[in-house]
Amino acid sequence: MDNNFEEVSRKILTLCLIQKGNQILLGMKKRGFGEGKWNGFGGKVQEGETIEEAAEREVLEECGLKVKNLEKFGQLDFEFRDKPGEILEVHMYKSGDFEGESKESDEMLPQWFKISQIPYDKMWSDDVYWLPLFLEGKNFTGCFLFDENNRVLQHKLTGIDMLDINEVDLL
Ligand code: 6OG
Repeated sequence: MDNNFEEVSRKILTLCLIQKGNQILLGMKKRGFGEGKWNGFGGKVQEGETIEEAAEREVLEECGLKVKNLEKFGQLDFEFRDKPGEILEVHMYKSGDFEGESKESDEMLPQWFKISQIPYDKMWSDDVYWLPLFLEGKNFTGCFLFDENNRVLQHKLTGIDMLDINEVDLL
């Protein structure tokens, strides 16, 4: 029997932004999804770990910093027009509390950027929409639809209260 329900699959991912004064740490992705773009650090949540544990592990693996006291500030769904129903659910954390020096890994080349010199033209095309909100200290949820050239076709962003950020349900 036909029905109108589309199959949706969700991959749960993390993205962590590390700040120190008026600087932000970004990594140049050296391989795989997003290669050649500056981004925060993160990746897929593995079985048996919480989303926050995954966020801490990914930062350590990708740039060698041990982050503490992560704070969630956003959650975004990303979907590509040529892959309908495959949603990347990205949980976004920030931290200004870390140990160690950032160092290059197989996946990422980290670099500190002044807030005024964030390389938006070499980042995912959604970042220019939400990163300024993050820099203003806002929390948000939203979704982005991309075309085949990774350009934003449609998006929705909603600011939310700090208290609601751990209760986000975009389904
Ligand atoms: P791996 O596949 O390397 O994790 N990510 C995105 N980040 C931004 N800013 N925009 C997007 O728009 C993104 N899609 C995925 C989540 C991929 C990493 O890239 C982030 C993860 O931190 C489409 O394991």
